[in-house]
Amino acid sequence: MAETGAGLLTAEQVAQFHRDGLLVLRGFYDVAGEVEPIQRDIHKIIGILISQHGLPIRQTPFSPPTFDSGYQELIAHDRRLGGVVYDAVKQIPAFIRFVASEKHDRLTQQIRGTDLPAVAAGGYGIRIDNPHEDKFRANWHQDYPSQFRSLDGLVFWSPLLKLTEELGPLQIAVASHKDGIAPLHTRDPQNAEKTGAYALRLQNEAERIARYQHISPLLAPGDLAILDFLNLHASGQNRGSRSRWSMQIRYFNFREPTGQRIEWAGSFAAGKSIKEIHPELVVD
Ligand SMILES: O=C(O)CCC(=O)C(=O)O
Repeated sequence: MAETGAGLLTAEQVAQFHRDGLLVLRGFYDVAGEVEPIQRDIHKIIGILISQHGLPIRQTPFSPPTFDSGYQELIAHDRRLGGVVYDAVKQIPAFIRFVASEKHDRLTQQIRGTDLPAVAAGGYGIRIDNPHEDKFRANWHQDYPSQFRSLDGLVFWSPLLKLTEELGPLQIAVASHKDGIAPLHTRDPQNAEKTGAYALRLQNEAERIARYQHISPLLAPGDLAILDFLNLHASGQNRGSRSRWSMQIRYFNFREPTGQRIEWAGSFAAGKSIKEIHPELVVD
């Protein structure tokens, strides 16, 4: 009998996850011990760029709710520096420790009944959804085609600031995982500037997503949403005056047969194309 780890979830929570393809856990993480060290280093990285470029931006001293002080002014000066921050922050040691937290191992073990969870390489990062910027918004999608690794992978999604409606919280289609993998287009004709995973578009998107109830939970730091790799979800539209910062961590299951068949290959971030690994999913 495989050892699947002591449970962090109740049997009812596991059943809810399987029913909805989604589970929201409020106050799951230790904010001071796990989240704040990440916010603190983000604040320092923004500070480095402000001084490196000699910018007249006043960054307030660190406090968790305003950890990104100076960021809006920084990208208003030069949007490219936002990309520098985006690439830098996923290399913060406290974030990497958070990614590989034993809590994620145990959640994966319990939800998937596996003794062998795995971290999806290149499948973790910190999103910075800037106000009124659509290029990097995720269209309605399932994570499996843009991540692969295993069919029963999980996304651990947690915000770095308190979400409000105007920040455009993540939109989730409840129980959409039950209808299997959705065929997709690899180009988004309505958003020609989008590339790679951002350009994926579900076949008959409007009809497909209309089948489900949509929710957009207003999560806060310390809260966690766990999503099934087949659950449909999309970025909201940030119409606020501040960026929406959130962490995504993806785990998979070495024991799952489809993952074994594709030799746990990754997708875009691993330099592979959907046509190469799962040509049957592409309807271009
Ligand atoms: O946070 C978002 O806006 C999108 C996140 C997402 O699509 C994902 O975690 O797979």
